[in-house]
Amino acid sequence: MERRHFLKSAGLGVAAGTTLLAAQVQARETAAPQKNAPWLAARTEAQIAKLERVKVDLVAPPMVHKHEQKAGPEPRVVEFRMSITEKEIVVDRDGTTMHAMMFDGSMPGPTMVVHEGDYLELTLINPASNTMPHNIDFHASTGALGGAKLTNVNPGEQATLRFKADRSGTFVYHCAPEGSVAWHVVQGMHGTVMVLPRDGLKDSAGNALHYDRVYTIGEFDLYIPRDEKGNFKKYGSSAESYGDTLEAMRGLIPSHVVFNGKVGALMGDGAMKANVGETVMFIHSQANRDTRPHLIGGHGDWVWELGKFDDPPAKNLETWFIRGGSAGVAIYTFKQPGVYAYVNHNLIEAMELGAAGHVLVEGDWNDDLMKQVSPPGPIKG
Ligand SMILES: [Cu+2]
Repeated sequence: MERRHFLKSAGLGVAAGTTLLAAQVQARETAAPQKNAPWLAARTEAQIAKLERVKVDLVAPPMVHKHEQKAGPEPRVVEFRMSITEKEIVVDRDGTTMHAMMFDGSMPGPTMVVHEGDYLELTLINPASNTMPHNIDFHASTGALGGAKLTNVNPGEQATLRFKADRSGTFVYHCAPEGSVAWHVVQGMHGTVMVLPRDGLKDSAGNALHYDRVYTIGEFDLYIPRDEKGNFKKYGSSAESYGDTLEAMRGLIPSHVVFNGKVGALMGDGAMKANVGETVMFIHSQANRDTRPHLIGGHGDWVWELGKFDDPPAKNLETWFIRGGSAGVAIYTFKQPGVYAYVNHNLIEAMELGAAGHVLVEGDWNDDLMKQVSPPGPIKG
């Protein structure tokens, strides 16, 4: 029963004022949570055509393309181009291979940053040298399976999709071709869109937050099939690997859990870097499976676990939870130098399956925060 009718039949809605109040209550209960901001106003095609257009060159993760943290009130049309790559890659230190599918040649695909109210316009290219149709489902968008229905591109085709970023936050995007969505996702096809509030990020008290660096981490659970002896199998093509991979996927136990496409991708030359005193944003996405990022020796000063900037961020977290099919954000100001491990704190997945990376932080050690009062030595007395 509708609330208004319920109130009336309960004898509470007799006065016109009370009925109006009930209607307002109902309106509040059913309205979408977006703001009534001028940049979110509905626009005609002619009005959209008059907006400023910006072309952005994407960069491979963990880096994120240059962007402003705040934007003026006038929305823009932000143009991106991504080409899909089908390619055999090595996924661990033993040389195990997989026929990956990737947005713009990286796992995860590049992170796209816009501001709330902007129009994101992506041209998706499927080169003729590829063998499969692909598309893109943007969790940040509204309609047509997140755009997947409007971006189905066969090899040799391209399509352009525009959507309005009508709410802020971090959102996963992924390939979603009919009949093989899960396979394309676990073979490498996911990434993140970050829609920043136009007036920038805020802490839970409403104070402005700024970051000096941003890294994007895409976590993937991989399902590489094994032979009778337990060794990983190698295949001549994606199509050849499909049947066995599907069988491995149905067992739900990943052979690898990796950040950015490969065990150790974010270590050594690939390690993330920062200086003491710098505030670093970590965007963490997982399109298929839950995960729990943790920075060993540090914290999440401000964490949007759900990745949605209209929510106040949690503070001082030790570990945060990213549900499969979403992207979350943590920012942390480094206070000590050293090598920090950034891990999935299911430590089996981190240490045995690969979900670990490093942040190398330079600067001066602070004895006040931590001091080795006496080094390990023989037990005394
Ligand atoms: Cu695909």
